[in-house]
Amino acid sequence: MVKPDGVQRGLVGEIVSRFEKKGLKIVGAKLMQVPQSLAEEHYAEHKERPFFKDLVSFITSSPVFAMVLEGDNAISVARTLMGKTNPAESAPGTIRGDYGLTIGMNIIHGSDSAESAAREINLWFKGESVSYDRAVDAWLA
Ligand code: DAT
Ligand code: MG
Repeated sequence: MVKPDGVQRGLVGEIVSRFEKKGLKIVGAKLMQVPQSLAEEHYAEHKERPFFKDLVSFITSSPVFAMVLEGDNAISVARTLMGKTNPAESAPGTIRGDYGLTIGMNIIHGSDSAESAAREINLWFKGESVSYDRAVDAWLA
């Protein structure tokens, strides 16, 4: 998910392009204003952290661009493309490393495990993702 800072800074196309060029398949995508309740549910694992309130207010401050991406090792591949959580420590060449400056506005969210991906897809895209074949898939795996 491209966070509000990424959308405001015009980085949606660049970020989608990086995932597409890597070979991941877009099976869901939408621009949306995140309701408070969805933001709190999404970040429930961080409920007790001191930054939780700021995180929820940031993610609801302006629209996000949410996606479902599919492919071999999609979760770890996407996390590698994203870079470390803190952009100050993310390697150049990664999305956060190239475009982020502070941990409070780190451009992008990505599921960190199969379990969190299943939970988040159900939360954000219940029944909305699209199943289809691409001719190029035979050249990717
Ligand atoms: P990630 O987004 O890489 O999965 P996370 O799940 O640990 O990282 O944290 C969720 C978001 O919370 C993260 O993208 C930015 C914010 N965050 C994490 N640690 C923080 C901290 N120490 N101070 C402020 N914001 C933080
Ligand atoms: Mg996380």
